[in-house]
Amino acid sequence: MKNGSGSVGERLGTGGETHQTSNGNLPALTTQQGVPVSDDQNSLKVGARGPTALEDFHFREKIFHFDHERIPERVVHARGFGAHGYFENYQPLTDFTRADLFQRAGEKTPAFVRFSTVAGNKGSPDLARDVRGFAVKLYTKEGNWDIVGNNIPVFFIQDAIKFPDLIHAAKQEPDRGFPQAQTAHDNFWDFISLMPESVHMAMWIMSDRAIPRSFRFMEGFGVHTFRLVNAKGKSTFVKFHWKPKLGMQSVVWNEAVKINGADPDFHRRDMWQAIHSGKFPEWELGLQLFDEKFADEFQFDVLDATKLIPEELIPIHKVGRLVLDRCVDNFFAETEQVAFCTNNIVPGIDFSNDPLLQGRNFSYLDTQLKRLGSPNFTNIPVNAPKCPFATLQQDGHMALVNPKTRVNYEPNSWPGAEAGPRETPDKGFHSYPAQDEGPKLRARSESFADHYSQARQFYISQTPIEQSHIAASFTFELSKVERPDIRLRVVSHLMNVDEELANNVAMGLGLKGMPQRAQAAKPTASAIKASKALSILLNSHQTFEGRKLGMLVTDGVDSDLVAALKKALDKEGASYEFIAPTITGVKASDGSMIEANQKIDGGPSVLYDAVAVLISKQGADLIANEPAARDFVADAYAHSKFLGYSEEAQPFLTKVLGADKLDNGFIAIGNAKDTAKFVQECRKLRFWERANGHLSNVAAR
Ligand code: HDE
Repeated sequence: MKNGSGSVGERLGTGGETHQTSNGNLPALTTQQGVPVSDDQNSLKVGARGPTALEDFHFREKIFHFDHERIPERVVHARGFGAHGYFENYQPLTDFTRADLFQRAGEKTPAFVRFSTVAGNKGSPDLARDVRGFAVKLYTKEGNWDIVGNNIPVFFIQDAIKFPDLIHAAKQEPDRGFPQAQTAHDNFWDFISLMPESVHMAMWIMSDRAIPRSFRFMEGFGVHTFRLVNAKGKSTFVKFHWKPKLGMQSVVWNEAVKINGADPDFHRRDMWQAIHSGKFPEWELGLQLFDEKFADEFQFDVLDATKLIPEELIPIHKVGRLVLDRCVDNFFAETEQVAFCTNNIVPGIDFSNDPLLQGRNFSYLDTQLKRLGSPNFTNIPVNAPKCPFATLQQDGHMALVNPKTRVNYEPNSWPGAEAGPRETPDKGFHSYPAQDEGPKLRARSESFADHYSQARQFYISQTPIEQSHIAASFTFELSKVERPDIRLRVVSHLMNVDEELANNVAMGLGLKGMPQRAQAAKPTASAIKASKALSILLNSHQTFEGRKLGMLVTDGVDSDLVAALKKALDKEGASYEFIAPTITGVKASDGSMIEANQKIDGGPSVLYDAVAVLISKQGADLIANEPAARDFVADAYAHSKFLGYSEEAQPFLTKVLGADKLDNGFIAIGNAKDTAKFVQECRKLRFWERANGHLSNVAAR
C-alpha cells in the first residue's frame, strides 16, 4: 500500500490487528532510546492469552510518557490559539524610544501571538462571553518584548492583590464545578457588585466586545500606561493599541450560544483557515503618547487600569503593522508552552507604577515555573530570544542551553573566549529613574475613586442597537443569578451609570421597584462626552473582505448564479461554503457537480456572516420540512443577516418566516448583476434596521 511519501507494507496479525511496516522508505519506529520497534500493536505476554510481562520496556515507556502528556493548564487564559508572524515598523521613533525594533523604517521583527479566553478551561467553547487575551511576543534584536494585552482597554480591578478573588469568583463555583466559561452565576456578580471599581469593565464584557466574530476582527490593548524612553533618557507615557485591518465585528448572543454547539472551535478554525488560505490577519500598532503634564491634568489617574484615555483626547499614532502569516507546527510546543511575561521588556520601554502592572510583573514569571516545570522555560524555542544571549545561569530541570566553558561567574580573570559575558552599560537596560517616595502604607489613591463616569461614557458612546445588547446581556446574566439581592445590587450600580439602562435591566428582570442607588465614592460626571471610538458599529469598515458567505444549494441550483456569486465574493476578498442536503454535494443546472462543504445540519447559518439560499424548485420541496433548513433561514433572519435568494427560494422563505418578513435585508438574486449588489449590501455586515424595528416595537409596548 502507498501511504504519503513512503511505502508501507500492511498485514493482518493473528488476532486480526493491522500491522503497518516500513518497507525502507519510511523511518523505523523506535523507542525514545532509539531501539527499533518490531510490533507496536501487542504488548509482551507470557503466551498469547497470558499476563503482560513487566520487562516490556517499550510498553512501559510508551504508557509512562502518555501518563505525563499534560502540563497544568493556565490558571486563566487556558484556552488559546497562537500563530507566528512579524511586526513591521513604519517610521523611526527615535524621538520617543530607543527600543531597537522602532529605530528603522521597514524593519521586520518576528512575532508570536496567542489569543485566548479568560475564564473557561482548555476545552471550553470559543464563543463564551468573555474578555479575549491578545498576547504578543516580539523577538527584537535586544531581547524579547511581551505586550500581554486584552481585547478590552480596561480591567476589573485596580490592585493586583484582588486578582485571585476576581478569578475565583468568575470561574466554576468550587463546590459544584460549574458553570464552565460563564460569568452568568451568583459568585461572579456577587463579587462584581461589591467592587464598584469593576463597573466600567462590566459594561464592556456585557457589550458585543465580549463575543467577537473572530480574533481577526477585534482590537487589542496593552491596558496599562507604560513608558517609552529615548536614547537621551527622556520618558513619554504610552498606551498600546492594536487596530484590526478589516475592522471590528461581533456576533449576537443568541448566535454565540448556537455557534458554541455547532463549532466550539469557531475562533481557532477561523484563524487557521485565514492563514492557510493566505489571507493573513493584520493589525496596526497604535500609540497614545502623553507627558506628565497631561497625566497630572487628566480627569482620571493614568495609573488606574479601570480607566482609558479617549482617542478624542489623545489621538492614536499608527506606527507599524502586525501580520500573522504562519500557523504553528505543533500546538503543544508553541501555543501551549509559550510563556508570556509582562516583565519581558527591552531597552527603550519601561513600566509605570500602575499597581496592577506591578503585580503582574511578579505573577507571570512565577506562573511559568508551575506550568512549564523548570526555570529553563526560555530554552523552549518559542520562548527563546532570536538575538544573541548569554547568561551565567545554569542547570535545573531540562537545561538545554548549557555553557561549554569553565567559567560560570563574573567578575573573573580568565582570558579570551573563556572569560564569558560582561555588563554593557551603554547598550544595557536602564530603568527610567522615576522619583518615587512616600510612607509605606496599604492604601488606594483617592484619584482612583471615580468608578462610574467612564462606565457612563462607554454606554452613551454606543449606538441604540449596541445599548440594547448591553441591557439584554445584563438581564440574561442576572437572570441566571439565583439570589435576588445580588441582582438588585447590580442594578443599583447601573443606576449610577445610566437611568435608562438600569430601568431596562430592571424591566427585563421583572423587578417590582428600583433599589436604592449604590453609594458612590465620587458622583458620576454627567458632563462626560461620548467617544465614538468606543462603539463597534460606528467604526465599521464597510467591507465584506475576510468574511464568509454560506450558500444553501440543492440539485438543480442555477450554475450561472453560483458562478457569478463566487466571482463577486472573490473580488471582494470574501470566502464561501456550500451547504447541501448531503455532503457529496449537488448537481447544478448545467449538469456540473458542486461539492458541499457542509451537510445542512452541520452548517447552520450562525457559522456565516451572510447567507444565500439558491435552491431550485424541486430542492425547495425537498427541504421545506427539514428543521435544519428552516433554522438556517430563521436564524439568519433573527440575527439580522443579509440573505440573498433565488426566485425559486422565495416560497420557501415565505413559508418559514411569513410573507411580511422579507425586508430590505433580503436581496433577490436573479442575474449576475444582482450578485454584485448583494455582496455590496453585505458590506454593512448586518441589517440592523431589522433589529431596530424590534427595538421600537419593544419600546412601544
Ligand atoms: Fe493576566 N495572567 N493577570 N492579565 N493574562 C495570566 O499568566 C495576572 C491581566 C493576560 O496567552 C497568567 O502565563 C494577574 C490584565 C493574558 O499565555 C497569570 C493580573 C491583562 C494572558 C496572570 C492579571 C491580562 C494572561 C496565567 C492582575 C490585560 C494569557 C497564565 C494584576 C492587560 C497569556 C500565564 C497567554 C495570563 C496573572 C491581569 C492579560 C496567572 C496577577 C489586566 C493575555 O500569570
